[in-house]
Amino acid sequence: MIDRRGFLTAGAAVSAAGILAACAKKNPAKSSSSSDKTGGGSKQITLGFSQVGSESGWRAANTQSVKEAAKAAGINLKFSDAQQKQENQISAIRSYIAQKVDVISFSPVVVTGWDTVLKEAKAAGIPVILTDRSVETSDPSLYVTLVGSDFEIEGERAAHMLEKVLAGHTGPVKIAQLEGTTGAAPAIERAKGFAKIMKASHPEWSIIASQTGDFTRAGGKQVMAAFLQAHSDIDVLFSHNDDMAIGAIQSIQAAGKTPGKDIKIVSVDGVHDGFVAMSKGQINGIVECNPLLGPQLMDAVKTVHAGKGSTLPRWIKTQETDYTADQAAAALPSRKY
Ligand code: GYE
Repeated sequence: MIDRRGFLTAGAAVSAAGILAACAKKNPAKSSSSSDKTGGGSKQITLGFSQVGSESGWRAANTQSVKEAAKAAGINLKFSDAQQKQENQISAIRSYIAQKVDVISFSPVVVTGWDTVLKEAKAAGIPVILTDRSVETSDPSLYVTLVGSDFEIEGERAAHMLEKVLAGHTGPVKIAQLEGTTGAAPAIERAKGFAKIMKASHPEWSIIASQTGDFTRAGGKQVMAAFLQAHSDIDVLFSHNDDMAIGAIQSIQAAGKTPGKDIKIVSVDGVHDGFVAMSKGQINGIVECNPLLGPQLMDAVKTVHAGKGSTLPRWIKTQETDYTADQAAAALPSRKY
C-alpha cells in the first residue's frame, strides 16, 4: 500500500505508472518534451487553483506569484477567482474534480464548511494542498499540507510592533481594530495573537472598537469613519491588513486628524502602497505577510504528484520581517510586491 495520506491506492499508482509507460512507448518525442517542462520526467501536471478573490494588494501579488510559478514549473494551471464567496470556491473545486485535475489547491476564504467538498476530492483520488489560509476539519487526511504564514504569530508581532511605536508613551492606550473577513483564518488568528500579548503584558491597552472591514480599502474607510464618529479618543489603529489601513487613513484625515501622529497605525502585509503610506509617516509599523507563495506551492504540488506527499511537513511556513516607518523609504525600492 502506498502511503499518500490515503489519496492513492497501490492499484491506482500501478495503473498510472502503466499508462505513463505506454505513453512513453507510443510517443517518445512527446514524452521527452513534456518531461523537459515538468522537470520531473512525467506528463505535465494539471493544477486546479481556487483563489479567494481580488480584495487586496496582497491578493494581487499572491495571484501573480501563483501564475508565474506555475508557468516556470511547467505546470498547467486552471485558475478561478471566487470573489470572496465560499460557494464559488466550492463550485470551483467541484469543477476541478469533474475535470480530473491532478492536484487541487485553494486559499479558503473562511475556516469552516469544507469537509463535504474535501471528502469528494479525496474520494476522487485528487490530493488537496491548502495555500495561504487554513481550514478547520476533524479529518486531517483531507488535505496534504498548508503553504502559508503563521497568522497568530503575525498578531503577536503586531503587538510587539506597537510596543516599539509607543516607546516612551505612558498611560492608557485606546485601540481600534479593523478585522479581516469574518471567519477567515488571518482575521481570527491575528486578533488572537495580538490579544494574547496585550493580555500578558499590557494592562494599559484596551480595544475600544473592533469590526470587520473585509480586508478591503472601502471596508477600512467606512468602518474607520464609524469608529471615529463613536469614539473621539482613539490612540491606535491595529488593522489586519494594509489596504484597510489605507482606507482608514482617508477617514482619519476627513475627521481632521493626522494618521501616524494623532492616531498611530500598525498593520499587516507590507504591500507596496502600505510601504508608500509608511514612508509618509501615515502608517507607523508593518508586520510583513509574504504573498509570494507560488514557488513553494509548485514544489509541494510536484512532490504530492510524485506520490511523496507524506514526506512534506503539515505546514510549510514562509519567511517574514517587520518594518518601522523609519525603515520604509530605504526598503521601498527593493520591495517585490
Ligand atoms: O493579509 C489580506 C488578504 O489571507 C494572508 O488576505 C491573507 C490576507 C491578507 O486579503 O490582505
